[in-house]
Amino acid sequence: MENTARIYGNEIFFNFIEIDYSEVKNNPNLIKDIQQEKLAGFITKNVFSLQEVEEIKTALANIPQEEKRIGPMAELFPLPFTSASDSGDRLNAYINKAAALQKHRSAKAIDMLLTRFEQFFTAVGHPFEVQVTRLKNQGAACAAGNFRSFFPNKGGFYVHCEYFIQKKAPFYYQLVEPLSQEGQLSYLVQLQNSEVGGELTLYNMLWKDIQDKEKQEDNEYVIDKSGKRIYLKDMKHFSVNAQPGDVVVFSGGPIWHRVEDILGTKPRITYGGFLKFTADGKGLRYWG
Ligand SMILES: O=C(O)CCC(=O)C(=O)O
Repeated sequence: MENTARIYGNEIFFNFIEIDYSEVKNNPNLIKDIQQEKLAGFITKNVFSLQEVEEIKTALANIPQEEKRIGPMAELFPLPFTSASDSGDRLNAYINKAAALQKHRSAKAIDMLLTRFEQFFTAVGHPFEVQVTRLKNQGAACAAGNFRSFFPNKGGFYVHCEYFIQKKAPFYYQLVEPLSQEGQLSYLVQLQNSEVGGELTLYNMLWKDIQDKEKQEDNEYVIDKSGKRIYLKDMKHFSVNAQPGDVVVFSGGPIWHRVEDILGTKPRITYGGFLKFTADGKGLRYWG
């Protein structure tokens, strides 16, 4: 495949395509194509205009700091699903905060963001019935996604795939309605690029061959099934560099990936989450 301004590297070894938002109505099966491994991912350009991106960032800035989780590397809102655990306090905190994004729907730009994603996933998620994931017992909806503002000069996001994260955060998956074991996609809208770095790198490394790391935050090597260290610098990779207003959807479950170090002065801001199929195979669910 050819390099483009957004998808580039020595070799684009996965089928990763670019389309414009105006073309999604002609491409209703893109998510099914990922499920069937015909496609690794796609960037949809111009899902949000630059004006809308600015409005969403302003709405995010208006959410009180005390509602956000400020970590050493990033600021997150609302709490990500990986924070759910069976220790009572953290579980209650997660359940309470799952509704926090919905509460801010009173801000016009947050409502526009959530509505656009409902329309987008329905458009590219044919023939699935698309909804935000619901908690099993309480029946409440999870957060549809979360905002992630990665601070400059604090690193990026270490190499991982979502099946690896799933293994480290098993509790969430028991908490929600039954979802299929197979298949997990990642999604995000780019709201602000860093000045330098911050690209998403996809490696030619799949969960079927590589399922471990010595330490979760390692960013130089992973461990294959025979116990051998696999150094990232030796592996084929390519970059996905989304621009503000673009939506990226990819097979983040099995494909190992990372976000490159964020350099310069500006944070890298995205809003995103994950998608999975329901256990009966009819539905598509997303959450953050
Ligand atoms: O922010 C990104 O580009 C990707 C984030 C990520 O690693 C994921 O959604 O799985």
